[in-house]
Amino acid sequence: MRIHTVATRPFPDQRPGTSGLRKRVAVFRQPHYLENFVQSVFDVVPELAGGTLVLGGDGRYGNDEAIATILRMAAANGVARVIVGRGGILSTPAASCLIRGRGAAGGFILSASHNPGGPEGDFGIKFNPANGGPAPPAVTEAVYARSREITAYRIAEAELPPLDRDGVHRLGETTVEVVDPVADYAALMERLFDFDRIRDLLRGGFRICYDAMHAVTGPYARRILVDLLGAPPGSVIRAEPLPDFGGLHPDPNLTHARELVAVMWGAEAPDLGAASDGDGDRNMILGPRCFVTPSDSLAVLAANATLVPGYRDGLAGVARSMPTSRAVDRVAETLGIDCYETPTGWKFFGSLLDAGRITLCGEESFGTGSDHVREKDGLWAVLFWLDLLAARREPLPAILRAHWARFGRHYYQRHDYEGLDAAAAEELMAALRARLPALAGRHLGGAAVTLADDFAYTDPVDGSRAEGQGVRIVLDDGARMVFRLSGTGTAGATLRVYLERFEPDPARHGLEPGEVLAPLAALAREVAEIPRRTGREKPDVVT
Ligand code: G16
Repeated sequence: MRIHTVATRPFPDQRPGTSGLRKRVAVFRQPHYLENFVQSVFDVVPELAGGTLVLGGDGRYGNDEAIATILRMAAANGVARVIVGRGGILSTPAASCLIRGRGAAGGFILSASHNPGGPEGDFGIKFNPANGGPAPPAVTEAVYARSREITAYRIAEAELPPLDRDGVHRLGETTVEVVDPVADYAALMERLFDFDRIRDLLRGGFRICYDAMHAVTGPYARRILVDLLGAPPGSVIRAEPLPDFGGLHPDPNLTHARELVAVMWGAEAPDLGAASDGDGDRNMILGPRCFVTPSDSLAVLAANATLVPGYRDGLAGVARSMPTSRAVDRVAETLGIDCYETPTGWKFFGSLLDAGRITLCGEESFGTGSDHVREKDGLWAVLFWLDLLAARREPLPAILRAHWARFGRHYYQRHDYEGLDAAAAEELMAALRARLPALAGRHLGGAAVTLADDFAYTDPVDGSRAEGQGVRIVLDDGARMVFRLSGTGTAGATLRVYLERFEPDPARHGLEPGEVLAPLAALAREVAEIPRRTGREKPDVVT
């Protein structure tokens, strides 16, 4: 096997965002683009040489080519063993599970998550170190710094082993092990949940509709829900992974999972509806004519955790990202456990999970997870709901209503203004930040401002600090507005406005979130001068 050292020049734009490096396919297609980033990781993570690397992706356009490149680079950089998902496929949580379970030094996951795929779509790569979670800011910054000074990368010239069947092969000095992408993950799920109880539930006529959105979870859902748990095959829709996700946006929300929404609002709606995203780490949970916000989902799972075998002994603590509603905070208070508020990005949960301070965590962006892996986990959340439905034997909407009656309801929406001019969006945020000191103590829309700040976070475990993580304005009538720019977009800027209003009165728990939050949405537009600064009167997407 010959190893080539290829001269290259740095690209200026390889700073990872909220979750890895995400760009248009055309950007990744530039000669040396992927190679530079991968070499930068090898250069700053010396444990990979002589160690084990996990490799896989969500199967989107460009996946196969990137897998081939990384295999050759791994061999050239002295990686001892590469564990690659059959067909180059691994969901994000399954990759995290393999990294941890096989004692790997890290893994590359090829995905742009919920962003569209295909030649005109997006591609992405993220590196997860040995704990199986997204690289923390210290690592991503080191990779970025390295990418700014890189002059060469190493790549092997060798024929690759077949990746379409399980097996163990040699690539020079490197062992390449092709594994079933589902097996280890399914075994972990079987340890966490009561599969017998779920089988019983399904045998009794309980129906589920799981929308894999033509993305990576199709094979996982089929194996677990259909083969292992006995759901009828038609329970998994859009199960075939496609490189362009069938031209759809593989984002599990009410806007993009339209087919599922139609089923769940139809006459013969199943008892549980669920969807996952491109790489399988997001989830959406629906009941018949009922949408569970991700924030509520986290709160309900936390409140019911001891019903499920994997969490029978209770929770060490919980965490949510700052823009996520404060529903879980109330559960934590009742349970007498700690509740942490972190910046947006799963990476911020890692140290809390590693230190054993939290067991469950989640985000408003359809992400829920636990200490079983170090990524959010879509199918895990669906199984958790299934298991608690099997334990309680009550319809999902009744469980949700009972939860609100006990803890109060947090009406919640996120409004996204997409494709904004990046400079205008930055100016909007800067102007808002500048006004914060003057807002404290003032009245907005008839309520007093109790907090107006730019969220900053000090990690209680390692002391690392993250600043400028979003503007939050809290009012004394239970309302909160949060403003931040997305860190995952690939075109222009996306302004996210998060709206929340707490309602303790059960007589007012059956209202439409859109109606309840309309005055707050108008106030948010006014406070941030959204129409004047962006030319937009209303958001593009509401979730
Ligand atoms: C990623 C991150 C999440 C984050 C979400 C949205 O999810 O892993 O932690 O909440 O993006 O981030 P932003 O608001 O910056 O766009 P995923 O599923 O896209 O990897």
